[in-house]
Amino acid sequence: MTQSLSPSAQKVQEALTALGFAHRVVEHEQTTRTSAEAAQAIGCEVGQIAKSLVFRGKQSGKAILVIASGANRVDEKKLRDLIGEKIEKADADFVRSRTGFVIGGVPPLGHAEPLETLIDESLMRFDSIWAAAGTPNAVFNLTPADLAAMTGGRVAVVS
Ligand code: 5CA
Repeated sequence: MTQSLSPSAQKVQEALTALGFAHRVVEHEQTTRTSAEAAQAIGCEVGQIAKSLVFRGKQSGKAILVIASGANRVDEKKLRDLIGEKIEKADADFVRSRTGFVIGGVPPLGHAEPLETLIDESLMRFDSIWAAAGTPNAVFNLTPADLAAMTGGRVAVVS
């Protein structure tokens, strides 16, 4: 049975398939725009939501993707030390142009351009986590090891 996904969710499904992953994107009736809403729709802990946050290097202007546990607040000072320059939170236009997705649906892979990626080490203790999949209703289930493999991200203490 084929399930039809909205175009942005389909883009994430195709990125997964192209990398050889069998993960399936799921679209919910309820919103999954924030970590709390995603956890509610899925029925998991908010800590199991892998939120994809985009920052901008203040000097370089480069985009940095931080995949954090939905339960954590990212510490910008720690990010600065990890990245090697001051960073700031990206605005909505920057997020859309660099990732190809809108805030609330930014996935960990399938972006418009490759992004330097950090993964919150506190995601690693879960057997199962969920990430956004292109729209504020779409998610997919994965393991922390899958997340590291599909993004090439560096696991670090970010909060
Ligand atoms: N779909 C959910 C669960 S995976 C999701 O994408 N959550 S999220 O946390 O990764 O995405 C929402 C995040 O976007 C917020 O945590 C916040 O950091 C960021 N955000 C929200 N509004 C803005 C804004 N106006 N400008 C920049 N970033 C924003």
